[in-house]
Amino acid sequence: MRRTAHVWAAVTGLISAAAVLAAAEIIAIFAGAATSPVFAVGSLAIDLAPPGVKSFMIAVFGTGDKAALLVILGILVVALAALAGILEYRRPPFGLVVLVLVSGIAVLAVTTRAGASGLSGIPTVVGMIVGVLVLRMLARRLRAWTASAAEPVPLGAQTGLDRRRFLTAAGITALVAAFGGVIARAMNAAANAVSAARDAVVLPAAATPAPAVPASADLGLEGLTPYITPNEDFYRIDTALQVPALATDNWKLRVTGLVDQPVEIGWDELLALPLEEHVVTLACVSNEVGGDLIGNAVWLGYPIREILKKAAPQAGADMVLSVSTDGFTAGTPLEALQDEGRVALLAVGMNGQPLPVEHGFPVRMVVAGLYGYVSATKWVTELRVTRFADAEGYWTPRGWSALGPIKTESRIDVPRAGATVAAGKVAVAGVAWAQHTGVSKVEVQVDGGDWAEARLAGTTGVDTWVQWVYEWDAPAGQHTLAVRATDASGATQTDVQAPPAPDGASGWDTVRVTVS
Ligand SMILES: Nc1nc2c(c(=O)[nH]1)N[C@H]1C(S)=C(S)[C@@H](COP(=O)(O)O)O[C@H]1N2
Ligand SMILES: [Mo]
Repeated sequence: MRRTAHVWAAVTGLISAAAVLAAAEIIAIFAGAATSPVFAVGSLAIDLAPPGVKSFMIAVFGTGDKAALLVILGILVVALAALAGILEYRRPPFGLVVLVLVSGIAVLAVTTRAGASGLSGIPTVVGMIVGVLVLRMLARRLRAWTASAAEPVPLGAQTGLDRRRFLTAAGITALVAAFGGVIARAMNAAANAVSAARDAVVLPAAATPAPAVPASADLGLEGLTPYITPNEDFYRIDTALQVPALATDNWKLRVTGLVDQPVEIGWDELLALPLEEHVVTLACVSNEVGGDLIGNAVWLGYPIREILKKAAPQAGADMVLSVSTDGFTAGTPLEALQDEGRVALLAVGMNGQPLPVEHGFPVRMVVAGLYGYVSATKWVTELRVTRFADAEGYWTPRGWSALGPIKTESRIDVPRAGATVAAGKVAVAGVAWAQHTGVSKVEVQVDGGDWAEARLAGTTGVDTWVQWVYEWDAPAGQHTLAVRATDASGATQTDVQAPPAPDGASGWDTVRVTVS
């Protein structure tokens, strides 16, 4: 009955191949859907196929040539997997060698795709390791079974401990690989579809452009945070394990709740409205004093105030609960969103591009002067007009304040904490912010002495941070530098230290440096 054993050996190869793909797909959910090996291998085959093969495929299969290619590749992979299973059963470790070689081709395929990096291969490498472990384990159990049965057994005959152990292991790995792989593949396909939808977006020009960023906004000092934060460097905070995949054609925003006129607006309608551009510094309530959960961008969007006007909120309403597709909610004072003098956008663009998927594509909120957790809902699809007495944003029952105005703060970027600098003129510099009010003054203190005023760089307005620099005549020794900001209303940043919870950290940013 060697035949039966060989059939099972081929099956162990197929299960191992499924495990490779499933593990790679699952890791690709986190590493980025584009790192999944399935289509990368197909694309590599298309790129490498000689022209004759390509035209043959098109002649035979027409527009189905790509599907046909995937089927052919699939058959090839199944055959190689079965071969690996049989080899590992009869001549270990040659089955593992085949598995590693085939997976190695897949690694090559993902890492050589356009826009790929060496790290793109990680999901497939993890998949390969999982596959090797699965194949080795199953082949061992199969050998144990066939060895213990004096006569290797036909399918469905004779029970025995070794047989049961093999079948259980094979069954469980097959199920886990199938379920995990299918679900992960579907998630990665959705993510790929969204990045394609984002690539297809052409944003309209702003009817009201942002003021040009003055050259004076960037002091151009080494180590100082740039005035505008590039999208790829922008901090990211959300509760989404996987970034929501929300396409533009099925995006719509509903304004519901305590309104006279419920409103519904689609993507095309939103883009057709006169959009405005504003430079706003977004900040996270979890930012520690001196921390970097803050960033400044040019946002393109439509004023939420105008959408609320159409909906006509009813008397008694005092909160807008914005709802994301991922279940996140933020409670924003209705007043702040209706205020003619406050920037509050339904944003579609960030620094001249469609919102990056992880920053809320296709639409998010941006409200000047309020921490993100009470205002900056990403992937937003509903504005529910309600009352603070009746509703709570996501973080409020989790110990954070219902209201989250941003606290005036300042940060020292250079010199870095613990740095050693040469005695003489030292530029002490950083950023300070008091969104919606503006920063009027930044002061630096050395070793607890008198406060000296720093020079402020330019800005586009009160909603952004401002760079500052203080020319320090640094004497040799150990020194402690502190910074504080004063807002345009004359209020100076408190020295009272508070942790981020429940409503934002406070205190002075302090760095110790050595002057030699
Ligand atoms: N859907 C959704 N939107 C969200 C969040 C979230 O968890 N889910 N986090 C909020 C918080 S706490 C902050 S600070 C900002 C961060 O926006 P960013 O990731 O674009 O910097 O998004 C806000 N919007
Ligand atoms: Mo946040």
